[in-house]
Amino acid sequence: MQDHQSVPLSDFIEYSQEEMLHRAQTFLDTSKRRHSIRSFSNKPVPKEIIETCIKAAATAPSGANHQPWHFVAINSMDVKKKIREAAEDLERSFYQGRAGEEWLDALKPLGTDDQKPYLEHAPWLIAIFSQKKGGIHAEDKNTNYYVHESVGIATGFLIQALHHSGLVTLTHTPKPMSFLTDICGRNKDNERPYMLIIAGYPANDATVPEHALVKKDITEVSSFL
Ligand code: IYR
Repeated sequence: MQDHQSVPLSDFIEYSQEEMLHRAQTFLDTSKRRHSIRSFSNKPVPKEIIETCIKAAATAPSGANHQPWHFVAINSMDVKKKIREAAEDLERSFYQGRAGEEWLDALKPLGTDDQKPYLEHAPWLIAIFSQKKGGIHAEDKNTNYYVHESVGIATGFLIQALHHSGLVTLTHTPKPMSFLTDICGRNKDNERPYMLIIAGYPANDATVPEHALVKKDITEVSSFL
């Protein structure tokens, strides 16, 4: 290994195999209770919870540890309204044909349409941006590596952190998402909007599409050699 500075791994916890299996099973059970929700209550969620979940997301591994992400957490009614208006405008043309027949057919079992009231009702929207350039220090302007992969992993961490905290989420990708750059006041040259996460409590009458409960069998999604 090349010469580099390091510290001993001091926070690894070794569990018995029995305890490991129990922990893996508990995590699976918890993960199975995560659902994408499209009907949110307007019950407030303290900023500290969202900030702590973002801190968890920001522990994700990334190319050369450059952490090529920025999370904009939006609670302002004003900003949420702007995002809803812009997203609904785009979704209208998407659902009126821009998506194409095959895509619209694929979405039918989810019951989605161009109405996105949750963009205003939910207490928090988290706009995630990926950064082409950066580095381990915020002011660095070096090349970032595996940006898409890195931000995808961080987004997964964020979704799990929010779920683990007791909130529900929706991953939302209005197409194109460039309107988020202006609304969130982010740097156009270096950043691209990656995804919008809606987070909050579910509405009392929230539902889960049956289609979303169909999960592929372990033998389909994995092979052991
Ligand atoms: N962005 C649209 C359409 C949409 C696309 C996919 I792929 C989904 O899994 C769900 C929705 C919308 O939010 O309605």
